[in-house]
Amino acid sequence: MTSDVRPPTSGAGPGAAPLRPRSLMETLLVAKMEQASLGRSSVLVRMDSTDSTSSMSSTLSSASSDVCRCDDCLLGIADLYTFSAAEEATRRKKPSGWRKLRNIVQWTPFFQTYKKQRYPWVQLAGHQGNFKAGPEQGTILKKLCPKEELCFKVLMKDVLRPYVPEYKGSVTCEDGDCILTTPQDNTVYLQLQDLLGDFTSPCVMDCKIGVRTYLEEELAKAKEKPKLRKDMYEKMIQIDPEAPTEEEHRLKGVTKPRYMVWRETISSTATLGFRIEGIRKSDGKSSKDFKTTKTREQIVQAFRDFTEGFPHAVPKYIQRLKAIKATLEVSHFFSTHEVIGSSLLFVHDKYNASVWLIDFAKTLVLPNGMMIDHASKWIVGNHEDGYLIGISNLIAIFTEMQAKDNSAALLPSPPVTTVVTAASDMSEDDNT
Ligand code: I3P
Repeated sequence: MTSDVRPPTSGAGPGAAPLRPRSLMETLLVAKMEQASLGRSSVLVRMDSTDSTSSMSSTLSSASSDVCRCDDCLLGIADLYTFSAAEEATRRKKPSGWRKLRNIVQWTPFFQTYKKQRYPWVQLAGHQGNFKAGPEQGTILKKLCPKEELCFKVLMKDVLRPYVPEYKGSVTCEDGDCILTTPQDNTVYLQLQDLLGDFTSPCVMDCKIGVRTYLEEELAKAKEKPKLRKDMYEKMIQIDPEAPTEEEHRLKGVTKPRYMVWRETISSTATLGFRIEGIRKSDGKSSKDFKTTKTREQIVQAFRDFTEGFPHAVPKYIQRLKAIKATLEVSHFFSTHEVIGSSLLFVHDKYNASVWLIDFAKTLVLPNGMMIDHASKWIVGNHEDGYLIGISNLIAIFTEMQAKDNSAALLPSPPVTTVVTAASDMSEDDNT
């Protein structure tokens, strides 16, 4: 990585190459060599990493020694961890060529696919492979999208700043710090605050906000030059073989806006102004199986599953959502941007719970000084996105859940014989 800004250490004598910041990998290697020359083996602590799909991040162990956070160390395929004396002895006997071979194998398409599937950040939403561990503790790297970078730059000066991940600039990285590096892999990333950094075994939920998930410009492009997407047709028939029209079946393709509108209507996006994209529980199990989670009851059920065993989470979420809503209402950034495909990331653990706004790749400044209220009905050309409809419904649903929990806690325990009747009364209430 070339993002590390620590000054180079000694060794640059006269005639040496010009000084440049030492990369993380170089720093680790130098440390390893220095320790080896002192007769000690290098201690690199492997860290557990989680991810959110959407976006945010790795859970850090409170490591005091050097920590390598590259994908491969996180995956456990780099040999830079602490070894027992016996392991160390066996390891040293390995033929020198084995590492080369391993690198070749790891860079085959098969292994890359395998690696993607096992990627410990288990993205809950968004495009696969966009994230990696950051060079500094408490940060993650997200592939740079210029529109998103622009948003972060403005957001860092807006009242919304406390509710978005801290933006720490962009960095250039060589992929595969711990293994083969090819110069073509140089990619620019946004360095962002790791939102999960302060949590222990967190539960994470990504909710995409707004009644619309495609940009007006995507719609205009599709109208001008319709492009059929076979992949979207396939995704559509996987859920509902009856969904495509006869024509779409014949062409085996659908346009992107057509697919996106369909996705909005089979989920809660069109009706509630948000949908669940993915949930990861504290045991590390994650699910993205929410494409048809549509009704209020289904949402409540999913939120109950998500917060089960963490009674402090719901009130904290309500408080934070209310603060977010109040801040959105006075934010200059918010009134001047069409916010599409952006998510709220819900994170809680045993002690804490919080929510952040994330993903701004499809958040665009409105044309000609236009302003929107984010709650009016969308008609083509007015750029309304329904963001506040989503937030208001989230607050209402969590508040209802809390009210039910509170009244259930206040109810005297019914005698055993009346439990069934009481329970059925309750469920009737639930359905109203
Ligand atoms: C994807 C989802 C993404 C969208 C992506 C869709 O559908 O709607 O938000 O990316 O479009 O395929 P699904 O969730 O059903 O898999 P953008 O928001 O970035 O447009 P894409 O395939 O063109 O990236």
